[in-house]
Amino acid sequence: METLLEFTEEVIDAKRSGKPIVALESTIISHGMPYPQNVETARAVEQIIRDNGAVPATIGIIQGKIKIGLTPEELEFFAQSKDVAKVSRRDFAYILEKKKHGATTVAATMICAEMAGIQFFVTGGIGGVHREAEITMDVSADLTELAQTSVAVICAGAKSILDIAKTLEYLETHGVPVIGYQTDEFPAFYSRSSGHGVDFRLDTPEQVASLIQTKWQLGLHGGVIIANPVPVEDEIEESQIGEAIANALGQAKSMNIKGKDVTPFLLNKVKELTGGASLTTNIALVKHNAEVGARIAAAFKR
Ligand code: PSU
Ligand code: MN
Repeated sequence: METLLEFTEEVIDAKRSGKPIVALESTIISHGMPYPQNVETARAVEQIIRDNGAVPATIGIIQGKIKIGLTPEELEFFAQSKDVAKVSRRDFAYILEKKKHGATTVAATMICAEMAGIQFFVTGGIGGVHREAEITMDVSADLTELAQTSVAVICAGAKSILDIAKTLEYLETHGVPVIGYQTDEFPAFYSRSSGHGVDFRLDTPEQVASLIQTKWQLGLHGGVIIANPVPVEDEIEESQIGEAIANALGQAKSMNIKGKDVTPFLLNKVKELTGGASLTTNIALVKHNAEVGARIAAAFKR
């Protein structure tokens, strides 16, 4: 495995000196946000992680090599290139074998982070069980990865393009603890509330770090979700975004969008239908997650 991974100097140095490291995904850059906001956000998020006592490692695949940490030029490449595949667990072998470029989803980033010995990963929102999954069987591979790969994921919950109730049921079945960071309610990405509770509420980075340590010491492998609600001032309430989401879902259905294209399609439609407001909120919540995630990773090191 080691020969497949290429680390940046910054990450090698962090590993040598025992600094906390936080992984970041590249699908959010290449398929989750438009240019140039995608690369601006990616850069800003890396800096927030540094400012909060950790070292960022944005993960992606270039010419079949798994990059643990990206240079500024590589970040720009993921932000602009149309020749980057969205890579989840099932796509890995093909993309590596063919020496193609790949942006890693939550699932794929968790796989790479675990290989690289990184235990914390900050993103915006996780994939989940889609609405009408009882018909389409559309369940994100992010959930099965959380069930088996020992990386803690700091996110703003799951979007209401998904079926949040079913997503939480799935996580319960697979033994993934869902922690509310300073909240009793599972956040719905754009909104702070979803009408669903979390399993456990914790209020400090130290408390979260201790719970994660205990889980893994027990030999209970697998991920943990730390759900961190979008800041109040950046929130879009469900009543305001619900119509855009319903509209986007309707268009996806009538255009027969399937498989891995569903999530990027919906994100882009919601952005268009909200006149860009959803993108502003998306950027704000990722930045907030970076701050909280870096502080948790630092507490875990201590
Ligand atoms: N949610 C977002 N932005 C994103 C994604 C989800 O707000 O960019 C991406 C993540 O990479 C996530 C993936 O892992 O979409 C889930 O895709 P799917 O539903 O196809 O598993
Ligand atoms: Mn899917």
